[in-house]
Amino acid sequence: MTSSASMMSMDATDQTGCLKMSAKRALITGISGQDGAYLAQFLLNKGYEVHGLLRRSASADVIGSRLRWLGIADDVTYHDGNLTDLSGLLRVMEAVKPDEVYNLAAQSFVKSSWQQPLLTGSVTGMGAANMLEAVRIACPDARFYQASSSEMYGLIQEPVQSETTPFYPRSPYAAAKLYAHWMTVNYRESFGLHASSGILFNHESPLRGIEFVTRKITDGVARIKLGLQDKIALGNLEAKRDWGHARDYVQAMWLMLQQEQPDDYVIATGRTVPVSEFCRLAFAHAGLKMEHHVVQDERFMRPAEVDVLLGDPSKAKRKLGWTPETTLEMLVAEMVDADLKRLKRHEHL
Ligand code: NDP
Ligand code: GDR
Repeated sequence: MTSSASMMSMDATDQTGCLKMSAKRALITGISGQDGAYLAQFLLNKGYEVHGLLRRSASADVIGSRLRWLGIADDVTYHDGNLTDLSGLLRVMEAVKPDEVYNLAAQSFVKSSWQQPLLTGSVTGMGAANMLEAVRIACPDARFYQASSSEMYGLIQEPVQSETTPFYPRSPYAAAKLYAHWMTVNYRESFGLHASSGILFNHESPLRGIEFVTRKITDGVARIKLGLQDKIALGNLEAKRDWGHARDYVQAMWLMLQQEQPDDYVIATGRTVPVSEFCRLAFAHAGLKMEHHVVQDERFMRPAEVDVLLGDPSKAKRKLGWTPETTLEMLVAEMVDADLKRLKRHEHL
């Protein structure tokens, strides 16, 4: 997709006065999350020097099990920092001097955003503004990626959502992401930053957090298969989502930053199915029937729902040459198999 030279950056001159080529440096916020782990793996494979921002945790497992699961925990350089603390972010930018910055950190669970609206605004919204400021002040030549979200479309006015579809956020999370999205556009237009925004539709993997519906289902199916539980309690089974694989989607993030001009792109599969269909596929993969095991529970319903999301990735295909490689059926099978394996080995994520 690119020559090895493009993975190198010009650094200081050496003793003979020649320009030294060194590995490109990437800084990833949210390195301990699902996308951070896959993106780190992808960039390491491309020869990047990968740096990750980690917020301090009192738990012993500060580096995170996802990076360990991928076998790359020791290949990343970690920096203490929090998206809400601009001075710390500035220090990290100055220390790393990244060529590319991927802002993936967020309070990313939509349901929690009604319980913690201000924290969500502060991290998911203002946190992105802090990152943009840190880049503008400390490394204005760095290329910047903002993790925008299909949740910004919310109460949809168009059956298929593209880069030109109007936004209508339906949760504190979506409102915060919309602020971050427009700040990214504004910093691009006001200060000439190479800042791009990926409007990513739901993407999942064996590394997905257990609170999200897909992983809750595949973990539940694996437990039922192994006789560890009998039921899965879910909320709205009718909601439709356009689900892809995180491994495919992090490639699109990188491709955006390789373009001469920064821009915004929808990243999606172009297929949407209800939660019930994801469920059916997962149970069927394990040789089970969902009707025997799924119960509905009010606790998992939301104050406002996004009923259907369906993305049009044609701009990404045309301009980035990006297409998803993993079908929904492949995704479901990989997730169920990974959860079965994990439970048999008594591993936790
Ligand atoms: P995760 O929830 O798996 O990861 C979120 C990351 O953000 C974690 O590393 C978390 O650290 C970190 N984080 C949270 N708060 C702070 C903070 N105050 N300072 C620094 N780091 C913080 O999310 P995903 O990997 O799934 O998603 C990545 C990004 O993409 C998010 O911004 C999400 O909103 C967005 N997005 C995700 C989509 C998806 O379907 N996955 C779709 C569209 C957008 P810790 O481990 O300490 O909690
Ligand atoms: P979402 O993902 O809100 O789309 O945000 P989630 O998996 O939480 O919900 C998807 C849909 O499933 C319905 N649902 C349930 N959801 C959860 N979590 N638990 C349940 O028991 C349950 N039952 C039904 C929900 O109501 C919803 O309609 C994800 C996050 O990764 C965001 O950060 C990202 O921006 C968007 O995807 C795109």
